[in-house]
Amino acid sequence: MGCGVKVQTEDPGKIGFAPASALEKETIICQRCFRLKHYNEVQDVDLTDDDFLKILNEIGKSDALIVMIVDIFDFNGSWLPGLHRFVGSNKVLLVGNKVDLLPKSVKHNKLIHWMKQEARELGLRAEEVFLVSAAKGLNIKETAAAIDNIRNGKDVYIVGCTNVGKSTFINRIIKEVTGEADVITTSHFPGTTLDIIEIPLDDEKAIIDTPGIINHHQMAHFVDKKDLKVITPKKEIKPKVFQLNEGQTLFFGGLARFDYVSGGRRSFVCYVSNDINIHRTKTENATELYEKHVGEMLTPPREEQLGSFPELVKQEFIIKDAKTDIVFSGLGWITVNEPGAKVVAYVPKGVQTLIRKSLI
Ligand SMILES: Nc1nc2c(ncn2[C@@H]2O[C@H](COP(=O)(O)OP(=O)(O)OP(=O)(O)O)[C@@H](O)[C@H]2O)c(=O)[nH]1
Ligand SMILES: [Mg+2]
Repeated sequence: MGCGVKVQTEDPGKIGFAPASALEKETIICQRCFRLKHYNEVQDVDLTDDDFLKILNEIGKSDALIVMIVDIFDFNGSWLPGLHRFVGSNKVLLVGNKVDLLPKSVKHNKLIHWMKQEARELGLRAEEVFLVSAAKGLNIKETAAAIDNIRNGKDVYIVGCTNVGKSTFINRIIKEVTGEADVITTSHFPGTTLDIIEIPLDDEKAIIDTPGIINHHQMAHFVDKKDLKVITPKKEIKPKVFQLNEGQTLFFGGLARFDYVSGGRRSFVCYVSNDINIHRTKTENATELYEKHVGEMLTPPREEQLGSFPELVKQEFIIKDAKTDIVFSGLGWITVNEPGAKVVAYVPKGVQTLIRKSLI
């Protein structure tokens, strides 16, 4: 099982390699899965976006139920833009995973309603929408039951972009049914699963894990592997409230910058990983401060990354509606409660910023 690649003992330079001695073990996994599992280390592979897209394109030709998973902490960034191309005429369920990261006060019904609205705007007609935590096992039984109901005797494909928790979700379902844990390799590195993995169901059909599609505009692709842990929240995010005057700026490490331009003194609620350092300064000093301190006080990025780290590019937003989020794709968002503010959001060139109706 592991990453979906067939184990081979011939070529250490190719995926699926395991030393011959590993074949005597009870569960056989490749070297890459072994290292992911035991050392939290990832070996790079030379598969391209096209290789993964090819795998997904097969789905459109099959008669199956599609379950699309998104990371609720990075809803827009983890959306699969071309989903309709893979779906064909198949039904789709939408699952928002990692709900454990949101403050406990968040009402699940409201959030599901919000997801339905956003999904519709993004062009997806989902049969049903669920909110789960694959890691914590929340709502898994209910969702699995609904999947089994709606699939109507067909195969089930679990799709989504990298790192949304597809494999963790399937592992949870396997655990509920058979008691066996961690059948599929999972990790916090994007691109863990390399090929489809079929988990047989009891009617000769299967639930099928797929490799994640890489969304290149996600912040995860701009930070050093060692800093993925800093930007990815691991537990419930504690919102941080800042009272800002016009002309004040917030830095999120050195990855994002937020200028408050006009709209009178007001509060901004930041939802980012608890491990990200937020630094407040005057806007007039911000550019100089960044140039001086990026890579040390303002980190990530790391100092050794600076040669290749993209410049921050800005986008101005005028907040017209009450309860609006300014989203830094993959890093988090800032909620503005009252309309009438003018702000500027900066992210590394290539990362997305957007505004949306507030999620919380
Ligand atoms: N907080 C939280 N983290 C989760 C949850 N589910 C998965 N994760 C974490 O998200 C990361 C990615 O999980 P995977 O299951 O490997 O994701 P995937 O979608 O299979 O990723 P690829 O195989 O790369 O496409 C891991 O670090 C998981 O521990 C969840 O419900 N809550
Ligand atoms: Mg996976």
